[in-house]
Amino acid sequence: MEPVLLYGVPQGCSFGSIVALEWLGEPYRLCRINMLKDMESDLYARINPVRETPVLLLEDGTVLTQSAAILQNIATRGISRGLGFAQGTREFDLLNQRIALLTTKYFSAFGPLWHAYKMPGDGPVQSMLRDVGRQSVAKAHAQLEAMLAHGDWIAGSKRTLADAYFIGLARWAKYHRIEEPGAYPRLQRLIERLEADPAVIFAHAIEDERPAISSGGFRGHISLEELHPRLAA
Ligand SMILES: N[C@@H](CCC(=O)N[C@@H](CS)C(=O)NCC(=O)O)C(=O)O
Repeated sequence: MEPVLLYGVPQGCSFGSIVALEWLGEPYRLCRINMLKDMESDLYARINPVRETPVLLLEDGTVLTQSAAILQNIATRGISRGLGFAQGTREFDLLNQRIALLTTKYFSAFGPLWHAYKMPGDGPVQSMLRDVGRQSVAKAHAQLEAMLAHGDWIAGSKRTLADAYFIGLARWAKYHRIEEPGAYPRLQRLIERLEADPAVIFAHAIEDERPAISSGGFRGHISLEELHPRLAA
């Protein structure tokens, strides 16, 4: 059976892996995980004891976790399509470096905002967390803006899977209402280009449970329970 991506809602960082699978164009399925309830189950803990999304369940039932590993798995499948590069090449190192940067520094810049979001009430602690988050995201955006002086895409002159992951996180600024219009023009152009991409439009529709038109190899959803027999022993 084709690989299955377990993606998290609401607003999962798994968004980028959906986009990556669409760009790959090979058959895949999706399994929707409500991060507020489904991850508490014993079955989910069997799939990922860390209780996070995304998870890519491979053809042989092996579980692959961590966005960086999932994106590189998809990138390797897409080398002939220019989505990834052979290990040992400069392009591979650059893509690997950019994915590492995004999955660590950029991802964690939003951490304080998510902490504030999940906390009950709205007092001085939440306000302080939002301030810290706003500052750390602004710093990350300034660094990304400077990087984009060397090419239109996150890893230089070509679109790569780093861009797929980037757009899944960049939308969080809007979600947390910390956009700074006009502050990062290159970043803004990249976001607009990516938001117009059919794979990104598809991923939004999937998350929002609206009719979604795949331009890739989407073969439908599968439930967590249906996945059970597919897990490797
Ligand atoms: N380093 C991990 C981070 C995964 C992660 O934190 N995922 C979040 C969603 S973006 C999650 O599943 N959180 C669980 C929760 O909020 O309970 C990766 O890149 O895959």
